[in-house]
Amino acid sequence: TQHSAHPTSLTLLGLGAMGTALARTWLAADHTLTVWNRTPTRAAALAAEGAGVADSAAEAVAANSLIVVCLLDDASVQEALTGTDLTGKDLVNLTTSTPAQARARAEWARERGARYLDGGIMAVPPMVGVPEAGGYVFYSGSPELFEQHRKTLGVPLGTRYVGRDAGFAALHDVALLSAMYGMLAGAAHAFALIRKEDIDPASLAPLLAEWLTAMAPSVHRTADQLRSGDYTKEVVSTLAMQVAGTPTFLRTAEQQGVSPELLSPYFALMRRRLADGDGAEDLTGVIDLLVH
Ligand code: FVH
Repeated sequence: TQHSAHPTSLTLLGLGAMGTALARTWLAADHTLTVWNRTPTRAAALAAEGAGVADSAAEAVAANSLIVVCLLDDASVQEALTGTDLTGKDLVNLTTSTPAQARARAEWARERGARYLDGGIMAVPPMVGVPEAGGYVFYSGSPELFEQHRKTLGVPLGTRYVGRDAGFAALHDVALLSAMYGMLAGAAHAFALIRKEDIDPASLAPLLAEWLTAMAPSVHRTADQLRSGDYTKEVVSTLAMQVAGTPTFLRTAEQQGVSPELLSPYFALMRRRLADGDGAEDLTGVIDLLVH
């Protein structure tokens, strides 16, 4: 949930598409905001909207105790923060990172006397400052930092704290986005199947959206099976039945002149699991094949 915050003072490093959107919400909520960007021209519009513009990252960091960073990648965070004094600062890093980079960055910040919170943004810039769009940020790392600045952090987007381990925000971020890519891959295959037919993609789109929405809650059953270790629990469609159906999907793709390369890897895992295990299971056993 998003919070209305008591106006406070903070620094933001990085005025790309996301950083600029974040900055505007803090300014609109009457926060005192100091910004810095490597390419200074990107700060001009925000200066006109009330932001203080620092000449260097060091000057921007010195201006406030709460420092939010939203840069391209972890290497740019390293470059921007080198030479700044982080002693006593609260560093919130919204730059997309791997879990290992986030953990290393947390340790790096601790060695420099700063508290650290990592963030994984589950939103695109137009969703920032629009609560009804449902965007939020996963946070992990210092719980004290999170609690202290929760309202300020909740101004641009909702907040979800997922644990002390600084890598957990990035892990949740990547997990959700990975699932999204799987879904988009499935949708790409579906559109490819109808591509050469007299079927309007615009008529397939709502059907796809409706079907994927109806299927999505099955992740709760998967979680329940993983927790219990019983992959036959509350099975709706067995692995054996689904493997038996895969030739239909592959033959249809072939007949439609569509490459099976997006579907085949998943089907191969389903067949391997069936060969190793119990046909009465759900598809959950595939997860164990993926984990080394
Ligand atoms: N935009 C999006 O849709 C996604 C949504 C989900 C979260 N991501 C992540 O947010 C981070 C920032 O993304 P962005 O959209 O703001 O990215 P850009 O518009 O490309 O701006 C990049 C900023 O990073 C600065 N920068 C790049 N390299 C350096 C460097 N070596 N030293 C200092 N700053 C650097 C760049 O500065 P400049 O090019 O203007 O000088 C921009 O301020 C990102 O992690 C996404 O994965 C966004």
